[in-house]
Amino acid sequence: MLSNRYQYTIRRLIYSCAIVFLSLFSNVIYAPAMDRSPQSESHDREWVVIWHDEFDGDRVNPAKWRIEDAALIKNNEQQYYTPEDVYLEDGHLVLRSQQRPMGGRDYTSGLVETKGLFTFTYGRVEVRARLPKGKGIWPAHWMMNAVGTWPPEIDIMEMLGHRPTKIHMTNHFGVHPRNSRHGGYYEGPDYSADFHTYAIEWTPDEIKWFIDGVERFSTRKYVHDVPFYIILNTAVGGNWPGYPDETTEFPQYHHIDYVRVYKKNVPGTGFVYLTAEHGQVSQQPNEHRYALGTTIQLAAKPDIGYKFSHWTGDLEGTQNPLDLTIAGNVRAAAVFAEDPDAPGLISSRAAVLSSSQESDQLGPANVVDGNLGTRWSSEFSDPQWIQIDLGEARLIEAMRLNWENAFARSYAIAVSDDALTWSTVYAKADSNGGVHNIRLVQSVSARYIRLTGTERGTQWGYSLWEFEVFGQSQE
Ligand SMILES: [Ca+2]
Ligand SMILES: [Ca+2]
Repeated sequence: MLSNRYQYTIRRLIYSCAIVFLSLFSNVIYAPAMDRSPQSESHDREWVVIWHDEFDGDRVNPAKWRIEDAALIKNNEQQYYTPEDVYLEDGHLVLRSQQRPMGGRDYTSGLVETKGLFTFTYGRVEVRARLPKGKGIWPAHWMMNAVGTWPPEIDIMEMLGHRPTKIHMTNHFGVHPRNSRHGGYYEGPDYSADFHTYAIEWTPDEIKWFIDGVERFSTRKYVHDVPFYIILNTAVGGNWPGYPDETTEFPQYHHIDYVRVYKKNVPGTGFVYLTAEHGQVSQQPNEHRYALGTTIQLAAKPDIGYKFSHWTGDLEGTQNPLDLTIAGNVRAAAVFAEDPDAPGLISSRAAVLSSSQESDQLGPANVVDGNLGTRWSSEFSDPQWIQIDLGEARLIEAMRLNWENAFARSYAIAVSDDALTWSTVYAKADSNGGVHNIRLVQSVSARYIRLTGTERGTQWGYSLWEFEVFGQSQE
């Protein structure tokens, strides 16, 4: 699934407020409650399930999947993704593609993803599915970077409906627009005729692709080390598959029997798979695997407005940070609770200035309007700044930055009482964008807060959805 920057802009518009709390920390992994069944028939001892959906029941589980409802702008695709074309039937997730107008498009189809609900780094993903076919039909099982930038992307399976015997497997890497890809394909039976399994095994050194349990492609180039989420969809039309014609039969059905994600069971080691909601758990490296007897420290860090409550799953108690000696595999969650003593938002609708703005629509006031669909974007050069005026001195305790895809690699935040003399209260040199919760070590009294970006993360400018300041009134 080729993508581009604009896709994310559009998609971000439609995400709910939940994204403020859910996503985008480079180390954090989010998931619904712990789940311990089933083992894959063929990997009983080697792999341990950390997440799965068998698609039993009568509706798509909203704790596991987000269902798209949008006319995504990418690849010149022609479908409107609607929840009406996503449903469960006979133990399968069904993604239906129809020829009918909706939202300015001539076709409707289905897309589900685990964004904001489940991400992981390294492991095995296995999808059992029967694919749709026909000219212009483009089924895919793929994964995107939970941090929000593109690339990276891993395409577990892509098939072009006019050639249902050919499965494509691709790794996308690099920095847009100098991104690249390494991929392969396999010619087999008609994959629309019956169910087959499509899988990857992703380790720090290599990504391997499997069809029906047989390795069909692998790469050691640019193996990603960040958390990914899973996407299942059928696109209709587009630059790569071409467009439906008189030979294309509608409706088409993409049946998915299950999705299972595993961590490898390696003798002498244990993996630590942690989830968190309203916070994050620091754990390095991303491999999350340690020799038995190793002691690691887990630190649970709540989002602003929350406090750590307790560990659950294979861990227990309220100790934080927690020293953990590895005695086997650990699947656990950090539970956070709302903090009634948390500082309040004091920057809503404040006056905002910036060094530049990309266009009339992308002005600095967009960072304090509480709307995750509006953003500030600077001109495409370094340095740039954006400055919030609270109107009077306030006691500042924390801030939250919500970066668009065009993030700052390096930036600093300074405060002032007169917008002339500044003192730096926070600096970051290696940011990957996303949402940053910043708690000041010591609260500071100031009227003005200025963020200065000194190195951009992309060739675009600096772009923030929201820049929130938390604290107390100066009584
Ligand atoms: Ca099933
Ligand atoms: Ca905004």
